[in-house]
Formats: sequence, structure tokens, C-alpha cells
Amino acid sequence: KRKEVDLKKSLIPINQLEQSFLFERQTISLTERLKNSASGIIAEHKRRSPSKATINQNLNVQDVAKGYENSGVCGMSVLTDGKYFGGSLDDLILARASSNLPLLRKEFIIDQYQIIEAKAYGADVILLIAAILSKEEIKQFSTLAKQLNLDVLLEVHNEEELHKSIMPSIDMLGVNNRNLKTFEVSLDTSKTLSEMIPNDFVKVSESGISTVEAIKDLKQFGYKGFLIGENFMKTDNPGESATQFIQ
Ligand code: IGP
Repeated sequence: KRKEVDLKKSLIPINQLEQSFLFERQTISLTERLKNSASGIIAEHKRRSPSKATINQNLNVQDVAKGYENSGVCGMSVLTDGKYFGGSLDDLILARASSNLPLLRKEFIIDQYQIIEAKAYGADVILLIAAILSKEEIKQFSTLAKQLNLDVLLEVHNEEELHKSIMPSIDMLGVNNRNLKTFEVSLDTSKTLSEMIPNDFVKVSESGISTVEAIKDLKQFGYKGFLIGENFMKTDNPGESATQFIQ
């Protein structure tokens, strides 16, 4: 269903995307940063969400990006989905213009076009969600991303999704602590799945993280990356809030 909605918009032809100046840009690897970081924070720009309605509508994405960069986080995640999260590709390109952080395009990717688009709008990393993709699509999409020098964060929520997702074209394995159907959050999801993730993938724990203690705990289970949105975005100064999570 989403495919129809997305493709109905008048899209910029692929060859034009490929000629945009950001398409030529040297991407920055979030995976490498996480490997070498003590804090491992990936800070998200998120105005609203289906589980929370409004989080913060008063900030502009440029200030948020600069604040996150100054705080010393490893990377930034930018929601580009409009329907559920109130984001857009404009947010991505504005974040790119305002910071040198590795940027993750946070989107429900279901078509290769969106990966080329991600690069043209300044992303360094794409998200692939195992729950909405077949193994074949994961392979095809991640291979394309690697050809474009983009890192791939593959998101899972259970063992079955994890097993279909393990392949060499994936850089990071993200465990979403939030069940996308019930919106229930439990950090135990990350803990339980951690031992099934091979060590050659950088492990990222996503959603529902709001304390430094939770991060310390998750590090014991091998996690190197921590994706945090709401906890920073609900404050007046997300960058400053992020500072408290960086040692
Ligand atoms: C951030 P939180 O609970 O810190 O705001 O979560 C991030 O993990 C969450 O926004 C997210 C998400 C997603 C959003 C994780 N996977 C997939 C949209 C689609």
C-alpha cells in the first residue's frame, strides 16, 4: 500500500538525483565511528510519532543538528517519513547543510529509488526494516547501498527477522526495543537478541532509551550504538540533553 502512495508523487528522475552535488559527496561511516566511540550515541530528529503524537514542534532541524554535533554524538538520525512522523527530505538536506555528522535516513524503505534519493539528499546511512522486507529485498537494497558507499543499519525485533537478515552487505544490526505493532517498549528485546548477533556486526539498540544506566547495562550485552529520539527531542535543547549522555 505504501508503495502506491510514495510512487504517486511526482518523483525526480533517477539520473537527475545522480547528478545532484550531494550525490558526489564523500560519505562518512557511522559504523566506523561507533566502533571507535565510548558513548555510541545516535541522536534522532523526531517531531511526532504514532505512539506519542506530538513530541516537539517548536524546534528547527538546523539548530537540532548543530546542537547534536556540538554535544559529541556519533551520528544523527533524521525521520523523513511525513505521514506518521511529520518529517521530510527537506529535514535531511537541512541537517546535512548544518552539520558534518554521519546522517541516517530514517524511513520505511521499500524501493531502491528511496536509497538513491537518500544519497542525493545527503544521507550516509540507510535503515532497512526486516519486518517489512523479504530476504531478497534486504539483499538487493543493502547491495545497492554498499555500491553507493552508504552504510546499512538493518532493524530487527525478533529472532526470525534476525535470521533472515544476517548477510555480509549489512554493517550494523539494530534491535528495536519498540514493537511496531503494539508500541510496547522493553530493553529486554535487545538483551535477549544480543547473543544471536554475530560479532562482525556492530550492534545498535534502538528506542526507549532514557538513562545513562540503561546504556551501561546494554554495553554489557555487546551494544556499541544507542539510538535515542524522544528523550532528547522532548526537551527545549536536544543537543544539550544529549551532552549528558556523552562521557
Ligand atoms: C528512537 P525513541 O524511543 O528514543 O524515540 O526511539 C528510534 O529508535 C525510533 O524512532 C525508531 C523508528 C524506527 C521510527 C526505531 N525504528 C523505524 C520509525 C521507523
